[in-house]
Amino acid sequence: MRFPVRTWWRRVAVFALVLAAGDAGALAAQPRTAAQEAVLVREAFVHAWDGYVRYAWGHDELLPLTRGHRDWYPASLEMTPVDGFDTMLLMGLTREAARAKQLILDSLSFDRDFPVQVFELTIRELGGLLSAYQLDRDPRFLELARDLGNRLLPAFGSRTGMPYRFVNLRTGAVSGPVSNPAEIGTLMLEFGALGKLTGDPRYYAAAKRAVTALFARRSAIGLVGSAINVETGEWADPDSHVSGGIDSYYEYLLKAWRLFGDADFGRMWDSSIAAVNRYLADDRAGLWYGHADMRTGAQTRPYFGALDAFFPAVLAKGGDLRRAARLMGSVYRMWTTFGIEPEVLDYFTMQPVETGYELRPEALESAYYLFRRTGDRRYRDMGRVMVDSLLHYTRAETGFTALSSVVTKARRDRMPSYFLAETLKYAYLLFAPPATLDFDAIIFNTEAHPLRPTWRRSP
Ligand code: DMJ
Repeated sequence: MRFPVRTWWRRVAVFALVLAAGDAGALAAQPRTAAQEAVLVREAFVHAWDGYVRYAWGHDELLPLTRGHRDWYPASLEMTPVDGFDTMLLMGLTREAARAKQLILDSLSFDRDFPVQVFELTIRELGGLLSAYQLDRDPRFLELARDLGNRLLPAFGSRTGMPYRFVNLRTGAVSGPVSNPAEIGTLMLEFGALGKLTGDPRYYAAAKRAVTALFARRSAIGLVGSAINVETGEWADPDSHVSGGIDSYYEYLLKAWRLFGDADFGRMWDSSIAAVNRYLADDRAGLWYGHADMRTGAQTRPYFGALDAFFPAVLAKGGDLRRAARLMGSVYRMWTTFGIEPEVLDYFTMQPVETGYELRPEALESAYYLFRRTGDRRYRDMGRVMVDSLLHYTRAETGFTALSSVVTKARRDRMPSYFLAETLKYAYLLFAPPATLDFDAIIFNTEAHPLRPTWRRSP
């Protein structure tokens, strides 16, 4: 991985100075170059991080409007610095990265007597620590990742091999037997990479057994539902879609195949994407992916939302550029109908079903993948519009804040850690020089932490 080249920085230095002098309004009226757009996004990252440093230092997340902090559990697991660290490295923010690194290495401890959500800890912390290790090369990041991996492993101890939703980090006690495909199937990249980097095969084996057990319980027509009991293997909700609760299960089938070269994942991906395209793709009002009953394939609800907007990226990565481009057109329409995307949209009425905007990254992620795959400037143009409105509606005096309504643009006091890990990273990479990160040499986990196969892959 390489960082931004010197000459590029010289070219944008003048723009950065004008920005620092507070004349961003005047510049915003003119079409910006890609380099200038990248500087804007980098400045937004610094603004978000400064808010965290001032008002939430050492805690999980900043509350930007009340200038407070939020911890997910009785003690902080430093979600924002762990999630944001690799973005700092990619943006060349060396001072900020050094402070975040020191905080993490001095005070992050997983020896905690409380239950945590296995999925969230895996994608944010395990993924963040592994990519920190690969980019920064400090072995202490890998030791932290190994410690966390060991504490999460008891979650896989169900009869079926599918993980419980929660595990106590100190005692290993498990809870939450009713889980979903995303929480079961989105552990493979992180546990697999941990296994390859430490040489300990237990992590890869546990995560692969879980995915395989879930795939084996797909319906006769090849779909999965929204909830499954990991002890009995019985489905508890037959609602099938590509939205939250299922989304990254599909993403990881494809990416695990690519990252590890393991053909079993390739077979699971091929069979799953065929069923998704057959039963969930909905062509009646442009291309969308809606909801259907996993048993019959009958379409149920025409809902698509901010979380589903990752799907053009997955289609593009899987080589289906035609569907990816059409769906990206729908994602952009969803975004521009309200000036910013709603959490859930009824794509027949084009009315929001859930009105909030949670600073989510998926639409920008898809624009980035499509731009990298095709080189088509259209995707940067879409990205410009999305970045502009995002910065306009969500920037607060301290940090950035989620919206409770994309219709009224009313604000909600929240800045999730993925805003620094994902939203601003994808926005930046969309405009930064390709050499900033070798897109073809890495695989992003679902929290945008790049993983590089430095180990020998299967053919
Ligand atoms: C992130 O934590 C991950 O991208 C996850 O897969 C889905 N939700 C959020 C961002 O919206």
